[in-house]
Amino acid sequence: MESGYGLFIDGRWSTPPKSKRFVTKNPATGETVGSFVSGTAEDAQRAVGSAARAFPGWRDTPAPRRGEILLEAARRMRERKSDLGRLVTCEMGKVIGEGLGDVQESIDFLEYIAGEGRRLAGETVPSELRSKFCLTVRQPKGVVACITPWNFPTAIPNWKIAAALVTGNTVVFKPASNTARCAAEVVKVYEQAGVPPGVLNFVTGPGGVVGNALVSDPRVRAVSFTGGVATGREVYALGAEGLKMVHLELGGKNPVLLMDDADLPLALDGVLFGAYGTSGQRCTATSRLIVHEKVYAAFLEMLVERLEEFAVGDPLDPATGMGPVASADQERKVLEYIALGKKEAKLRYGGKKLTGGLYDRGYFLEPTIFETKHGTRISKEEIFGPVLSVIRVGTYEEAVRVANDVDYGLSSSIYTSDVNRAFRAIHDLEAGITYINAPTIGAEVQLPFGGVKHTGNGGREAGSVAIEEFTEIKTVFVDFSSKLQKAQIDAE
Ligand code: UN1
Repeated sequence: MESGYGLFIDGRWSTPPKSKRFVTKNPATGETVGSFVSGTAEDAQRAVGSAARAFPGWRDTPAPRRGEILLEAARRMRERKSDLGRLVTCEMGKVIGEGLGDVQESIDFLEYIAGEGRRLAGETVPSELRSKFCLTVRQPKGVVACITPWNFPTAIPNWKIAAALVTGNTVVFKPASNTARCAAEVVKVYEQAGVPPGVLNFVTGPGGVVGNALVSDPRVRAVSFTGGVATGREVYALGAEGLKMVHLELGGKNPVLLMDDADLPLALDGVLFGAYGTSGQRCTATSRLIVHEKVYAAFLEMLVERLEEFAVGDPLDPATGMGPVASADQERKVLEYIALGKKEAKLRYGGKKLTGGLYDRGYFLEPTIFETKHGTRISKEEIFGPVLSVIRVGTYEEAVRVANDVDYGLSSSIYTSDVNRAFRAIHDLEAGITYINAPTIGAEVQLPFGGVKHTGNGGREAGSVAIEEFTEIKTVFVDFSSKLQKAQIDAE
């Protein structure tokens, strides 16, 4: 299914002369999926120029019309759901149900945010003076850069691009290199839906080259980045030099608190899905299971029993529980953490790279469980793989202390049948998202998504607040008194 892609600038797909290329590979089979331009800083700057030229026309396009184009993109995405879902699975490795889910999340968000074309509400408030009218309007920021990861290769680009476009910005999109074909196909959907030339531009290539050129370009007014903490820091620092708004969605070390009054079979399904869905490669993945000592032994036994029959294999087969991890780099990093875990904790299940048959062609790891004390590196650092740290606690209060004692705060969950304790946890857990009796993954797009501490820098995407990231608020005073009125001085 290999195919070659160019850059998309000024509404045209083109390959710059003498450009270098790179390929993406199916992490389950090693087959080549697509070939792409390894863009340069000049390519990034050309794309910014295109977005800057297109901005006045797009800004002045009525917002409901912008929304209509996004609805058309949603319709086209729905028409292509099965082939795009399959592409997600073939390029990134998540199982087919999740590949389709990734595309569904794109459709959901496009449909949701298209409605902002008819809202984009400001406020009107009273004035302290007579014959004076006070209001706010939302205006686009200008050219924005959207830099996205490989783990949700269609959904996360859509969260950013669609919110940026409906609010009247023009975009340069730089995707993660190892899911560049999914990204290119997303761009084609927007192109075919009628996004005018220059409004959405697409540049593939190394983050250190293309990403840096975008973030440091003075014409780029805002940057929306999802990825790792180390890169996030660099992007933030670089953006700070140009005093631009930088939105960061970074890591997680998401806990499930399993209390002694929990419905254990329900929690079992939730922990398995949260920890091993997407091979643990979600920012929201369950990477810590904090268990009350009264149910610790019984629950671990249930977990191990289920993992024994858990099918790791071909992600296109609907019976597969877990596919490969996304790349050789990912595999190496997870295996390093597993080696570390063997030193500092007790390996309870898994821990190996799978070999033989189809496993030899891809990056397949066993779902892994460590029993560990709180405080080990595997219990505190983001691994981004199918590795669950299980931590025993004596009380709810201890569980909360452990849950909160990490650098991150994206998602969290508690399984309990005590309604008071559930509400207590909503109050106590330091996280952007808390689930009650449900896994840490599976956020819905009509609600804000993001986290506290090192998970980000205070913003949220998706939901009703998605437009905040991409708009400036203008405060307007209309004085219809026909005389000079002085605020703070003339009020009666
Ligand atoms: C991510 O891993 O960065 O809540 C996004 C979820 C998905 C989105 C995850 N809807 O698990």
